[in-house]
Amino acid sequence: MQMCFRWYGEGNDDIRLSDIRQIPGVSGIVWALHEKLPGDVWEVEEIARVKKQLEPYGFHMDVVESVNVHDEIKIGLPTRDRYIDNYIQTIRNLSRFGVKVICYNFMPIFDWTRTDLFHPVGDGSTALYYEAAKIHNDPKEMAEYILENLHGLTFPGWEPERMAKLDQLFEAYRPVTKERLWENLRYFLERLMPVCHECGIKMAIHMDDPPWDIFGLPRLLVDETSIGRFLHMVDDPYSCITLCTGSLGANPRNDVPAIVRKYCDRTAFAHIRNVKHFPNGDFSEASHRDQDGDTGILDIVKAFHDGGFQGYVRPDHGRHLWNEGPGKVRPGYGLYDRALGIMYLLGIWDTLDRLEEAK
Ligand code: CS2
Ligand code: MN
Repeated sequence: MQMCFRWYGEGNDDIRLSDIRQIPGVSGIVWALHEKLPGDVWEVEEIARVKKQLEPYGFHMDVVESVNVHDEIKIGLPTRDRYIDNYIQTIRNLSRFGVKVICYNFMPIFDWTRTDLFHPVGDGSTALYYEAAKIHNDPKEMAEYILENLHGLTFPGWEPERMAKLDQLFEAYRPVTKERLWENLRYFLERLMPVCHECGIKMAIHMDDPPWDIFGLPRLLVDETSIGRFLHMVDDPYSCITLCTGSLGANPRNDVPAIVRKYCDRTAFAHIRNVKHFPNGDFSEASHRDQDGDTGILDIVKAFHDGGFQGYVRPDHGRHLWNEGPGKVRPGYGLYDRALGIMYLLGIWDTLDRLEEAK
């Protein structure tokens, strides 16, 4: 496994590359051109700028998260091909810099969804929180709340330009049933696969977060069966998954370690984090430590280790610790808890390595 850290780019992230350099075991930066809107081509000069920023620290840029997919592709409009052509051009441009994996998602309208971005965990820290009862209400209220709490920071999937048109977006997605969404995903991937082979780039779809339909919008990658359907639908080694343990783990019925064992081979990228469930359907993000949540972090890391996982991994979200309050941190993406998470994950991994050597 190759440990990475997500970074939002110069001028867009308070965390500096020199800070990340001090976390043991991190070899690469998970990056993106965050100023780009879904559907834009990522130009060579723009990618070259990021490469130049990473180089002095010795970080690789193998993993991009995310090249976001334009709504017209997800909706399946006749105009989608022009955006798919742009996506293909972006893949070609990224391949010139040795990029190996593109993480993306196919969630309609919203990316990850939470109702409270700074929920007290009980020890003085705060974390992202999902209150099930709030999700039946107005999606606009939720979108406004999230945008307000980002304090002007960009967040993929929460582009203010898109959020300003929520009514139109909901209207446009109205005919998109779950089956049509599957079909649109297949169409998109089948057009991409030849280019991915040529460029040596794997497309790695992120799980839907949370893993169930919200606000009447269908969500596809939610459990073992749907991941199986996805991998079978375009059965190509370049169509892979980003196995996000926290997204899947939000549903207590998902046995995440079993899912890892089953699909380790087609996992190009792993997001590892922990979630704590409440009996009323709410969930809170938790520290990476196994017993702080219900996701089964120890079993998950063991499952990757047993599977000989050589892909990329990152600690996904963390809690906000010490001085990382509202306005001072990008929600979920503080420095400290993600760094602690890395040390926990590497601690498990190194121990498993040692035990294996001793066998
Ligand atoms: C990420 C996702 O912050 C997060 O929850 O894991 O937003 C992820 O980057 C996208 O869904 C991938 O396209
Ligand atoms: Mn994730």
